[in-house]
Amino acid sequence: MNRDKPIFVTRPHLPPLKRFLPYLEEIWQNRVLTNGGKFHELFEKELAEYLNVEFVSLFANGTLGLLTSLQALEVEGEVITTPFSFAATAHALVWNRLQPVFVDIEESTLNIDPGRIEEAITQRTSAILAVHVYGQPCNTVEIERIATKHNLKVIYDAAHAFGVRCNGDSFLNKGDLSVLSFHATKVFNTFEGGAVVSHNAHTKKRIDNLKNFGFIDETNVVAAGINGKMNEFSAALGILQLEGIDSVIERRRLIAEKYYKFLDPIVGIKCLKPSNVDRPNFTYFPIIIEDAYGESRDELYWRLRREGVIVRRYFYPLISSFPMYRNLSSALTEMLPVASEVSERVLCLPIFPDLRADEQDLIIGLLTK
Ligand code: T4K
Repeated sequence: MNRDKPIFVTRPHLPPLKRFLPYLEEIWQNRVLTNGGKFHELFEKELAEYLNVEFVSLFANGTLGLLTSLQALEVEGEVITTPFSFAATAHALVWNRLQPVFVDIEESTLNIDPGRIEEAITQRTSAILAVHVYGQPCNTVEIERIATKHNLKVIYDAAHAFGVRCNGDSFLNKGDLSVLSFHATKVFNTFEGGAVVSHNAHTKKRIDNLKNFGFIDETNVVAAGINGKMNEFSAALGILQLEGIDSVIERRRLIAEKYYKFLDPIVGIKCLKPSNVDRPNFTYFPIIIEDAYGESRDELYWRLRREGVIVRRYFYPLISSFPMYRNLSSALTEMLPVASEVSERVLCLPIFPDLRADEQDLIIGLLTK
C-alpha cells in the first residue's frame, strides 16, 4: 500500500457526485438557497421518520443547536455537565452566560456519572447538559429521576449518537431536548449541520424562531435569536445521505468487529465496547492504553503518527483544563479522577466506511508491534 498517504481517524462518507448533481441543478434553477426551502422541509420530515422522533429542527451545525436549546429552555445560573467531551459542549453554556459545573464520568460508559450529580446541585442549578460520548447512551433513567426530583431541565448533547438504537427506540426521545451534529467527521454528515430534537410542536416552533434571529413573522422579533439555519445544499445532501446511512453503519460495524478480534487479545489494550444498545453506530473506535502495554498512550500516539496513522486523543485535554474553565472549583483534577485518568489513556483509532482492509491490517500490525 501507499504509505505516503496518511490514514486519518475519519473520512466523511459522501454519495456518488452524480447523484448530488440533480439537487444542485434544482437549487440553481429555484434560486432558493436557504431560509427553509423545499429540501430543508423534506429533509426535516425524512429525518424525523428515520430517527423515530416527532419533532426535528435542522441547524447549520451542532454548536448552534446547543446554544439555541439552552436559550429555548430559558436555562439560568449553573448547569451540570461533563468535562469529557468536545469544547462545544461547555462553550455553549458560556455563550448563554451560564456557569458549567463539571462532574466526573463513569468508568464503564465514560458518560457523566449520575451518582455524582446530586452533590453538585446548588440553589442556582437549573439544568443538566449530558453527552452520549462515542454514541454510548447516558444513564437516562437515573438522570431523569434526579432532574424530576430537583426540577432541572435535561439537554442531551447527542452529537455522537446518530442512528443509535436502544430497546428498539431512539433515546433521542429522552430529556427535554437532544442535539445532533452532522459535521464532516460524524457518522452522518451534511457537510456541516446539526439538529435539535424536541417533544412538542410548541417547543419546536420556539426553536425554529430562535434559529431565525427570533423572528416570529416578517415584523416581530421576540428574542435575541441567532442565525442557526441549515442551507439547502446541506439539506439536499442530508436527503441523499439518509439513503445510505444503514450501510455506512454496517460497514463501520465490520471494521469494529475486526479491531475487536485482533486487539482484544493484546495485553494492555482495552477496547471500549458499546453496551445496552440494540444498534451502536461505531462512530469512534476508542481504546484505553493500560500500563501493561509497555508504551504510554502518548508514545503510541506519536509512533502511529510517524507511521502515517493520524489517530486522535478524543478527549484530551479535558474541557475543564482549558484556560477559561480551569479556575472553577468543579474543574479541580481531584474532583474528576475518572475523567482525568481516561483522558490520559484514551486513543481513537481510524474508523470510517472507506477504510481499506490493508490499511486496517497496517494499524493492527503497528498496535501488535
Ligand atoms: N458536541 C460534541 C460532543 C461534539 O463532539 C461536537 C463536535 C459538537 C458538540 C459540535 O458539533 P458541530 O458544531 O461541530 O456540528 C472535530 C469536529 O470539528 C467536531 O465537529 C467534532 N465534535 C470533534 C469531535 O471533532 P477536530 O478538530 O478533531 O477535526 P479535524 O478537522 O481535525 O478532523 C479530524 C479528521 O477528520 C482529520 O484529520 C481528517 C478528517 N476530515 C476532517 C474534515 C473536517 C476529513 O477527512 N474531511 C473533513 O472535511 O474536530
